[in-house]
Amino acid sequence: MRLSAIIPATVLIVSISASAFVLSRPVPPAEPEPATAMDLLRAYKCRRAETKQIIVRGVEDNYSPAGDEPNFIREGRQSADNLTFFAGGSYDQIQMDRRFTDSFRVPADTARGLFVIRMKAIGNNDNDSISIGDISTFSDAWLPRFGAGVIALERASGWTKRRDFYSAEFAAIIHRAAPRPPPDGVRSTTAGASLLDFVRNGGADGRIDVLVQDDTSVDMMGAAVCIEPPRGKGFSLSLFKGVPVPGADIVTISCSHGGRDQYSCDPYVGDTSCATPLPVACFRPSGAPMPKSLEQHYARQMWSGGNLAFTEPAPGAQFRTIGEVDRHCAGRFGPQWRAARLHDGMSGLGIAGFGDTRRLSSRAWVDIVDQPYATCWTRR
Ligand SMILES: [Ca+2]
Ligand SMILES: [Ca+2]
Ligand SMILES: [Ca+2]
Ligand SMILES: [Ca+2]
Repeated sequence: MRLSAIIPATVLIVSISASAFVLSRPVPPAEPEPATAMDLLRAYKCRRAETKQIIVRGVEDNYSPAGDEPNFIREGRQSADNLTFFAGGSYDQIQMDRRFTDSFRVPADTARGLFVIRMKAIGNNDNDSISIGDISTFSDAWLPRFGAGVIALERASGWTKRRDFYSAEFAAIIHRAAPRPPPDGVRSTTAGASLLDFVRNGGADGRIDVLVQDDTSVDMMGAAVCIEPPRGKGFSLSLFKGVPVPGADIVTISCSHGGRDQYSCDPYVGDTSCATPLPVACFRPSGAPMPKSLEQHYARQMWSGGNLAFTEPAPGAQFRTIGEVDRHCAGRFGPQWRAARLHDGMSGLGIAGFGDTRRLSSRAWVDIVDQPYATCWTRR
């Protein structure tokens, strides 16, 4: 009995999610465990609006002496001391007492990233260390960078070890609180910042430096990064122009049913320049049941159970945070009001609520919760 009652509801959900776009994601199947560091980089997921980039230094060839895998000492590191200190420390080298170093470029508009390095002991590497960040000089511990013992890395917060490759999110690779030497002795201002902060602040000449010393061989290293899309557009919906009209006291704003003169919305990167003045769609939730007039109507999928109202036109760029938009609505219509969110409607196709269609003669700004690039404002 119970099963037969569940099935129709399931079918309904499936039929809705198959229509147009839907932002809630189904549970993905379990990912196979990555067999290589490259698998790990390839499997790293970015948001739909982001551009994924894989950066690889060296070649994942199980430390084979074959092949050419040169390292690189960027211009800002080429002091005589450094060139001596790091001499001979490239990929796949098998001699003791060598200091591996290399650098790689990462765009400053990186939203997130995964670092991976594959390395193994050549001799006793109990006292070996890894540093990631600005290694313009090794002696200055004040520079913004992460540091850890190689054998302790697998237990370090945020790090994962599989076989001989180690990985961590940029945001989990945290700079140490290095004190500046006396007489001032103050702690580094970047202590507690992450590799992600470092990259977004421009890195070291736009690069990340890596050092591993001195009885550890590095097969390869790399990163998968997600790059933010260009900004400057916000999310908006237009008045539903389908026929029949969905009831006299109901207003419906929709993504793709605004009539021939309206473009479709874009819930990933926004659809309308933030400089454009548009009314803000405001919402007052009330949990009202669906009106009879809507039950057989296409717009039933967008029912919100609340009221919709629209402010005077304002450029989306006027609001820095969603809190400002919510206050704008409450200030205009009353304390129970806030910005309307796309998912106030049931399906992510639009929003239908009680209201007056005549109050809206253009598109309206709408908030969207889980898409950071789709709104003119930030979440906080
Ligand atoms: Ca090789
Ligand atoms: Ca040694
Ligand atoms: Ca050593
Ligand atoms: Ca290699």
